[in-house]
Amino acid sequence: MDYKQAKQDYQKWGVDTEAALEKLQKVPVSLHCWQGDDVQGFLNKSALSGGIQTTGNYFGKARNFEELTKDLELAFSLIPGEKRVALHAIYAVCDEPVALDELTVKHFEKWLLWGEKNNVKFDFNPTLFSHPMVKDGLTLSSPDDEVRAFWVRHVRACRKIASEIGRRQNSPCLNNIWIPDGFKDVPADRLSPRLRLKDSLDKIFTDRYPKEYLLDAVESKVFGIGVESYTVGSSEFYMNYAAKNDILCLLDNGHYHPTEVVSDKIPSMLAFYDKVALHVTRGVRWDSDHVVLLEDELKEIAKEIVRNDALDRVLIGLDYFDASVNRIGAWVIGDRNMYKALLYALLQPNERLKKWQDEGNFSRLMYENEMMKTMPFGAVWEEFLKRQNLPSDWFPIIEKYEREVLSLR
Ligand code: RNT
Ligand code: ZN
Repeated sequence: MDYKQAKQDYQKWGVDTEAALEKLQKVPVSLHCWQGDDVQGFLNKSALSGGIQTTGNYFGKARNFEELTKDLELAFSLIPGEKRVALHAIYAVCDEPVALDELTVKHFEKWLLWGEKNNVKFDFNPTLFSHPMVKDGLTLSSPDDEVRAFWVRHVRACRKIASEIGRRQNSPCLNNIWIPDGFKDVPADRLSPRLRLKDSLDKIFTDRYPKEYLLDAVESKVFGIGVESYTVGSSEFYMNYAAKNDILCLLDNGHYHPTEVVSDKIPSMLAFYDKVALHVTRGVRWDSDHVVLLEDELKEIAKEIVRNDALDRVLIGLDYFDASVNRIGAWVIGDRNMYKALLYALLQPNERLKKWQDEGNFSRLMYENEMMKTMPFGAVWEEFLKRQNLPSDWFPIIEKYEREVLSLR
């Protein structure tokens, strides 16, 4: 079907495809740099730890800044929308080894120059894992004063870096704190680690930065591998902390019990917070961080963002790491799927559907919701790609890069 016909079909339901395409091209999705090298980074020599895991050994992973940015450039040449990259502190580019608590923005200068050249903005994450100062699986909640102090210094350094990045790029940099702290088995004391985490965060947030430069977020989690019984930074903990301290909560859709959905949490957060941040991932049976596919829950997440007119209030970032497939392909597939889901949401007759709900006409609501599922969405997506100068059939480009570049690594 051609776009003209699709446009007419959608018009019959009162959906303006042109308005949808216009909105979509401006949406930023923060692409996580860590899919490019299995969360290795350039600073740490330690293996990935903290209850997160990559599995697979696909050839050609990026080994340094040059390779990672080259791979990102290829990914971005196939991805629509406004470009952002989420960095982790361990992706600092340094000539000499630098301790995590001594990082400054100059260690990210290469990234910033690359971003200016490629029209990419950045978000940031302190790295509190894969490091010898993680003691007994604990960082900011450790009973060891030195351990806590080290990680407080690290996160303070990261906030400073992120605010500097935000200032330079003229767009707030999201600094998201996730820590792996927790216990494999039943703890004797669930409160003290949380009080220590609270105290560490209070210390971290004594430094003040303008919100035009820096947005702070905390990311909760229910459990990790080897951290099954207790997680210090639980959902309740961070939601209360964020609300009381005027910072953001980041919702990672792999971080809840399997029957809980982030799509339903988004509107609850929007009722209380100006902004909410997301890590979009795909958990298969656990928080496995599979590549994001165009599944029902992804569409529901997108619907909650779009129909609540919150495209500028929900900061969308991706967070998955699959080492068993071509890593650049993984970036492009997941990122395109996020945009597809948003387009799908933009093509729903949202006002009309709300009206059926308010009128108690749930038969009509069900009927129209189902009708929407077989509308010519694909034709509108193809039109979007055309207008963004992006190929529809893009995998051969990855295969060529695989032959010419990745196979030589
Ligand atoms: C871990 C969290 C966290 C990490 C990244 C690498 O479960 O989702 O966001 O994936 O910081
Ligand atoms: Zn996450």
